[in-house]
Amino acid sequence: MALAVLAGCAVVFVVAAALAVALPEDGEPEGGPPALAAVHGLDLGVAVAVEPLLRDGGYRDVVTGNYTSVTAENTMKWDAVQPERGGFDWSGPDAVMDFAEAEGLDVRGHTLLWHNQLPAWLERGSFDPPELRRIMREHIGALVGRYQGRVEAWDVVNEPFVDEGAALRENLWYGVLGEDYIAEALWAAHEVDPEARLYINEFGIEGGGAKADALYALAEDLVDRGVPLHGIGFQGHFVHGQVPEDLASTMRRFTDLGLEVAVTELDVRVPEPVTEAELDAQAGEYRRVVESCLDVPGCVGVTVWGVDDGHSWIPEWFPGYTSATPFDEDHRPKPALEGIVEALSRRPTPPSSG
Ligand code: 9MR
Repeated sequence: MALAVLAGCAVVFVVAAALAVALPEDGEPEGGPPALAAVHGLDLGVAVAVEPLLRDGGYRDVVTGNYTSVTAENTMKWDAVQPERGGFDWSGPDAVMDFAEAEGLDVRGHTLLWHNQLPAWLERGSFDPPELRRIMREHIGALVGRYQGRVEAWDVVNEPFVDEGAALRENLWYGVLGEDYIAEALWAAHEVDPEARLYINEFGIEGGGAKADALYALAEDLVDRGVPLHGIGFQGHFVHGQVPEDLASTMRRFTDLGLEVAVTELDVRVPEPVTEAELDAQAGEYRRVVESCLDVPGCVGVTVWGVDDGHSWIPEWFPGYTSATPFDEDHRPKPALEGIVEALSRRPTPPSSG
């Protein structure tokens, strides 16, 4: 009991000390978003691409000045890591890891199993279950093993459900190994890095609905069976004006299972032409997403998908939409960043209520 009280005091002291740094009396935050995120114990991440990370100082400054972790946007995916069977290319993943470690940033690993960005040898090959299982375990073993102890969390299975609806996606893994490919992949990653937090990462679940229900049932089953699933990633690719109100309650369903959750790929795309009023409204949407995470004790972080509007997947994939990230093409902060800062500037929830 006495120890618990002491520990409680220590927590209060640490929080108060951090607050004193981040929230001076005039209420203006100092130290930027990373210091504010630290007050809440929140990870504030961003997806990075290798080329600009290596060559563009302004791009790097946005990352180091505003975020506490990075996710590799593409370079840890199958086609980049194992373009030939058994032939691994570590140049991109190593560059991201080295940068992160040099800058004191955490890393989210993305992603071990997905239906997209597969190398041709895998996508077009034909494998029986034992062989595909061997290939899967080899890849997971190589990637998770290389960075063992250095990656906080892995998106082990990405987008296991169909785009819209409750059915599991009939991807390569499902087609050959059946539904339990998900549990097998989680076990394979866990064996190699028992400390890493292992996630299923999905889109279109943020506002609840049939897909979220199906993911919930899957997660519940995995938890019941003792499969090493630790978290659910809510991707958070939103359209301006359609950010769901019930993000926090959807996340809470999953944390009630004992899982952690994170917003893993946040962006809010705006139809062109973009007005200042829309950017201001978008700031409110970014703010609301970060607040939702802060409202859920098991929500560990928010990652933005793309460093700036010049390095966002949106214009290519959704022609007519743009301006989805908190920085413009010249690395200048937009109102969305202020939205994030405002959300983080509130008092942290006392540990006891968590
Ligand atoms: O942002 C990524 C983009 O550069 C790639 O071209 C695309 C290819 O599928 O993948 C994008 O990232 C995706 C992520 O890995 C999983 N969730 C959806 C993201 C946006 O498509």
